[in-house]
Amino acid sequence: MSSSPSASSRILNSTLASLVMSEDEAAALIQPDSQIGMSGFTGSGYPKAVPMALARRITDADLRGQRFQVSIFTGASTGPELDGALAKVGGIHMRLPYQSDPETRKRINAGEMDYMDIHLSHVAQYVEYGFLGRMDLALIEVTAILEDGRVVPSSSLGNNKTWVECADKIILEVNSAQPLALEGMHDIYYGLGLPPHRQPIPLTKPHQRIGSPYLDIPLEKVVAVVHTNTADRSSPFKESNDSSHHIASHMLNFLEWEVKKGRIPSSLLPLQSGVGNIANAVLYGLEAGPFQDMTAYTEVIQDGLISLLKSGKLVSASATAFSLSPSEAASVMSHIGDYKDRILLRPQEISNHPEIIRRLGVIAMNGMIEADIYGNVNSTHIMGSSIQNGIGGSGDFARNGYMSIFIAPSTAQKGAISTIVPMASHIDHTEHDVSVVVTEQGLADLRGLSPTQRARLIIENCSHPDYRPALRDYLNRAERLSFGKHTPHLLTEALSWHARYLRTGHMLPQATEA
Ligand code: 0RQ
Repeated sequence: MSSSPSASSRILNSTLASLVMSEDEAAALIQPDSQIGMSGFTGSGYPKAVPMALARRITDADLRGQRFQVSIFTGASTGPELDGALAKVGGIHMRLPYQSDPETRKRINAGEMDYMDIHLSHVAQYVEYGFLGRMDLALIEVTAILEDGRVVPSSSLGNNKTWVECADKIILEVNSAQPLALEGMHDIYYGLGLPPHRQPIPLTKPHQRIGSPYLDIPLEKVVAVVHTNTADRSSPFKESNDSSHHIASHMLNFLEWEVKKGRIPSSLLPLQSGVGNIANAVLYGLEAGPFQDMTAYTEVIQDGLISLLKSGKLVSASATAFSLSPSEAASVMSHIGDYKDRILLRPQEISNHPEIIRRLGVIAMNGMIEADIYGNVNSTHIMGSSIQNGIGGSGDFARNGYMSIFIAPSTAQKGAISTIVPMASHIDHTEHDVSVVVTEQGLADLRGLSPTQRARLIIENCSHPDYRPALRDYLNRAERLSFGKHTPHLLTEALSWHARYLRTGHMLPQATEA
C-alpha cells in the first residue's frame, strides 16, 4: 500500500477518503463463500492489492483447518495478482467468464475448481436477471475518485458498471500507476434497462459517445478504499512467424477481393479482432494493405491496433479494455493522452452487444483451436476436454457480425496436431456462424456452400499437406458409407484423430488406418 501525496490527491471525495485502509484490512471485510464481481479484462484494470491480501487470508484460514473460498466474476482474464494468487491457494470456488492464467487453467483442468464459460455479452445481464445469484461484493480498480464520488475508471471497463450496481458492498482500489490522462476515455451507457422495457441503443457509429466518461458509485455501499501503485501485468505476444505472415496475407487478399466486388467499402467495415498471437499478427498485416480510414469496434486493443492507430490507417478504436504486451503497455500508458480522441472504452455489455455488432456490420476475426471439415469451430478446448481460455467475446461477434473469420495455423504442437479435423472435439461456433476459415495454407470462403462443398474447400485450401490425403480419404469414405449424405460422418471414426494423438502423441493416421 502506498500513502504518497499523489495517491491521496486521487481521492477527492471526503466520504470515500475517510474509508481509506490497508489491503489487509479491506480483505478482512470479505466473508467466505462470497460472490465477488471484480474489475479486469485481458490483464488490464484488475484489482491487485486486495486479491493478494485475500489469498493470504485464505492461506491463514487453511492453516487453521477452515475452508475459505470465494466465487470470482470478472470482465475477462486478469493477472497473476488476482487469478494467479487466488487459484494458487485454492481460494476460488466458481470462476467466470474468461481466464487465461496458467494456475487457474491447471486447477480447472484438474477438476479442482468450477468454471463457467459464457459469452461476454451475457455476463452483465445474467447477473441483472438474477440467474447467478446474489452479488455480495464489487472489488473495482479505478484511476481516481472525483469530488462528487463518481470515479475515473481504469484501463478496462468490463462489467464494472453492473458490479457496482448489483453488489451489496463495494471496495475500490485507487491505482496511482494508472495514468490520470485516462480521464475522458470511457463511455458508460446508462440507458440499457431490463426487458420488457429495453430501448434501442442509440449507437450508430463505432466511435460515437452515448454515455458518461465517469462511473457512478452508490457511495452508501462503499466499505473500503485502498491505494495501490502497480502497473497492469500483461503477457507478451509471440514473435510473428512465416505462418502468421501467410495468414495475414490471405486475409488481405480476401478483404481486397471483397472491396473489389463492391460488398464492403475501401475503409472496410468496423473490425473486431480477438485475443491471441495470430489475431494480433493479422492486425499488423493490415498495415501492409491498401485500406485507409479503418475503424475498430472490438473488445480489446492489442499492439496491432495501436500500430494501425499510429500509422493513421485506423481512425478510431472502440473497445472495453487494453490488452497490450508489457513493452507496448508501458509506451501507450505513458502517452495515453495522445490517443484520447481515438480510443473509447465501453462496458462490455455495449462493446459486445449483438444489436450494435449487427447494426455496424462488424468484420469478426478470431483465433481458433481447431475447425472441422464442415466449418464447426472449437475456440476453447484442447482434445475436447481441457479448457484453454474460454469463448470470450468470439461468439458475440461471430454470430452477429457482418462476416465471421476464424484463423489458426494448420498444425499445432510442431505438426503433431492438425487444426483441421474430421470432427471438432468441442464446438463453440457452429457451421452456421462461421463464414471464412484461414490457415497459412489458404482461405476457405464458406458462404453459400453446402456441408460437403465446405468440406472439400476446407480440406483443399486450409489443411496441411501432411494431413490432406487422410482428410480426403475420410470424406470420400464418409460420403459413401455415412448413414445420411447431408453432413457425411463415420461416427465411430470421427474423433479417432484426437484419440490417436492422446494415445501416440501424433494425429497422423497410420497407413493401415487410413
Ligand atoms: O500452446 O502455448 O503450449 O504453445 O494452444 O495457440 O497458436 O499460440 O494461438 O495465441 O492465437 O490463441 C484460440 C487459444 C488461440 C485464442 C486461441 C495450442 C498451441 C498453444 C495457443 P502453447 P496459439 P493464439 C475476443 C475473442 C477464444 C476467445 C476469443 C482464444 C496454445 O484465440 O483464446 O476468441 N480464443 N476471444 O499449441 C492442441 C490444437 C491446438 C492447440 C492451438 N488444435 N490442439 N493444442 N493449440 N491449437 C477477446 C476476448 O474474448 C477477451
